[in-house]
Amino acid sequence: MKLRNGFMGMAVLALAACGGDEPTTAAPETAAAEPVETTVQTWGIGLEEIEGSVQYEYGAKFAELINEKTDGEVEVKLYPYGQLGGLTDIYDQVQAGAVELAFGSGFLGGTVPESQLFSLNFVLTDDEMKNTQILNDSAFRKNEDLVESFRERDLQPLAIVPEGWQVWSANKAIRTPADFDGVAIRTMDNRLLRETYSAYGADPTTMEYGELFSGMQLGQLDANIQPVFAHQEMDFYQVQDYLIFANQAQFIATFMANKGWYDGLSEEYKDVVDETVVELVPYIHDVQVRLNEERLKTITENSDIELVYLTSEERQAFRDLSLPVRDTFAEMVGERGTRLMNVLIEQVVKADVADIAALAAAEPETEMMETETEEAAAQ
Ligand code: 6CS
Repeated sequence: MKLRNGFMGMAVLALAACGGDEPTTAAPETAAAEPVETTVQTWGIGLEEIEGSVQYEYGAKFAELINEKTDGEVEVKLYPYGQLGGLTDIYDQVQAGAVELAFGSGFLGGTVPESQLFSLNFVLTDDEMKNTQILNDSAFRKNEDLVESFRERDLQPLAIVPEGWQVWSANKAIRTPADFDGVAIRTMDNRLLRETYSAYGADPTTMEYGELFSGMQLGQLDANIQPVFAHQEMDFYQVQDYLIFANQAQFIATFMANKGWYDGLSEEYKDVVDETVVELVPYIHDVQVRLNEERLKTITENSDIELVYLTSEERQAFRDLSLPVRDTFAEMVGERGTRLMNVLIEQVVKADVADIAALAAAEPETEMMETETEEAAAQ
């Protein structure tokens, strides 16, 4: 399903069909056997993305694992983007319990302001796997401030899902903040992103995901920010001339549940959910890397779009401009959100320090190996 010609997903609130218990009767194996009544539950997941996306792949694997782990007692149904309405409709429905589970990314900032932390630029490391591990380590994923900021809005965060680098597309090459001057760039609807792109010198504009293709085609937008797979799957790349890799941020979604529904799950089911999301951390990392690589290939094979990779000096200019936005985040979310930001920054620093220590520990060995090689070469 493609939504490129405008947002067509008017709320198909087929939610009566979503969730709840459906008693089913298993066929008796022999004439004498009593019919066995089993209760099959259906859990729905509202996706912000269409079929073929990272969220879809996550949902499909989650469905498979949950079904397996509950011996078929739970079936999980996916509602791809458009089926439950627009992005904020999805969040409203999971908050209200009309759908049990959902993803929330940049637009979620209006519902859970603290989630805008995931929109901050230049906070994470340059290593995607390491970022995924930091975000899903229980020190962060189960951090009380994170959990409470969601629970206060009737949501329960379950996993943090990075979907790849956020890549700029534009109708001109962007290498410096000056290049952003006068560029109407679409950001997801959160203040932090608007502040970030204003700091870079651009003109941020908010628009629904499903309206972006026409927005760019009609010239209402000059630029867009998406992971590569989305530039391809929504055909955005067809109406842009440049893809610019600044590695300034990952696209990050939170996989979350309705709070009341989650609290009502048996301890056994809660454990199954937790075990599943932990199992999905390396799985979805591999999927996102593969999808983003494959889709970049498709884009370059099917268009003459130019790829621009910023140098570390060029990135630094944007990084410098992004730092004061951390203060804006702190002002917006108060003490709890600020503590959470500091926890994330601490985890990143810890991971970097561990890397440096590992490198230093490996160095004598490397030196020794080099000496041995030199000695061997001299003989
Ligand atoms: O830009 C957006 O609005 C959307 N982009 C992606 C890749 N996923 C969902 C999000 O809402």
